[in-house]
Amino acid sequence: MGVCKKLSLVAISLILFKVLSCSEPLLEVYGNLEEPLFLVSGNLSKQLEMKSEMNFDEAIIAGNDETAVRIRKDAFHKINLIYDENGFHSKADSLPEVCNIKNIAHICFSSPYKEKTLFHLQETSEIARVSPFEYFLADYEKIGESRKNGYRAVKLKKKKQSEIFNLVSDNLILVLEDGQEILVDKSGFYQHFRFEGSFFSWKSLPIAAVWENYPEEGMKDLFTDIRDTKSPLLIILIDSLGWKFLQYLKSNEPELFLSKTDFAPLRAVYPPDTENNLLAFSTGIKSDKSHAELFPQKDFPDQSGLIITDDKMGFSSSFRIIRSNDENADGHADDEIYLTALDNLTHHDFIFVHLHSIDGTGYKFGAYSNERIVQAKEVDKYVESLVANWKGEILLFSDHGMHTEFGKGVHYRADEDDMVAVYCWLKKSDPDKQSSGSTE
Ligand SMILES: [Ca+2]
Ligand SMILES: [Zn+2]
Repeated sequence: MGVCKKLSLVAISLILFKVLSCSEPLLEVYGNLEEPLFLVSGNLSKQLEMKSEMNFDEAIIAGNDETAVRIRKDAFHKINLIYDENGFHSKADSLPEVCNIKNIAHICFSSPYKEKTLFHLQETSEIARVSPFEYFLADYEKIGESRKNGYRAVKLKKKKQSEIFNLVSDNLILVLEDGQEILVDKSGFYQHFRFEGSFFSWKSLPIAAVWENYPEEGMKDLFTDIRDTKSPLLIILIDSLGWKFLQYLKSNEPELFLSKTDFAPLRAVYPPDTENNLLAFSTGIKSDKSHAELFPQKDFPDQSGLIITDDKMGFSSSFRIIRSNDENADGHADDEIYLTALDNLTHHDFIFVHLHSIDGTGYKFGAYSNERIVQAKEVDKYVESLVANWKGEILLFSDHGMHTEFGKGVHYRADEDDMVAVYCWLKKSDPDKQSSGSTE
């Protein structure tokens, strides 16, 4: 029995040894990747084809000796990766000599489609967006270019030290991928900022944006403001009315009520969509969406509140919810929501009205389309009328903005279009405040 056990132990360790020693060496890939990617020895192009969703247009193959080569997609199939005791090498006989890199440190790919971009925002503008590929490339300078058999290769050499983010202010907000905002100073940022190959991190937390001179008010600050408001309050959420679109609206339609209203920029919560921002606005926290409750009773114990929205809004609330549908089938429910709101203005001390159609029209026609301007003119009438008929305080705000991709409006990333929302307080009880709210 003892001998048997010993033998089987030897057998197991032999198998283990074999498995471990045969496990293929892997080369970790950098770049615009959704998920970690590893290469093994063999033809580069064939390996990428097997990862069907990979659509790279360029690559940098960087050696440990600080040289690198930048090649285009058409050359991928001429490159073979070879592994030996010194590591990975590239062998490419039909390409320019510089494509043969000894001891590869990294291969970094660029993709025209998949962006894990880090956005650099200042105030309400985006001053840079950096993809992992661009960040990787920024460490190198071009020292030559060569051709062979119609293939082009750019020879690169590593620079001393490059600083891609030139921060101008001492304090900034880091917008994390998980939606948190972290306030850091400049040195604290540089100390803990890392390039992770396919994304950027601060203290190992993935970051979506670096925001300098950020708008003072964030979505969660608005929550505190509305919770502490004791007078009757009308809130109108104009879905998707971003700061940039508002400026565009002002220049196209300066006479609109929205154009004349003195909005301030507002930091949306990342990712900039309605769910996240509605929760941050109405609860002050990033709630667990499955158990989320808008305007929870513990924060709003005294209000008899009313929420007027469309039939798609999935959250519950201790406030009464009226859902209006597009009964006249004109493509949106904002006209019905407006009429419902108008009917109910006098019966409640807290009303939340959610107008959706600027968002919906943007999805179909693009963020800066003429159709969206036309829809904004329609929404403008509803907002102006509700404001005129309410006695008490009023908060107008948006949940996020929108940008255009392939002709359609979308909002999901930490750029200047999507992340900068708007808000404005109008105090009907205070004539001075009201007039300051409609200048410009
Ligand atoms: Ca309708
Ligand atoms: Zn939307």
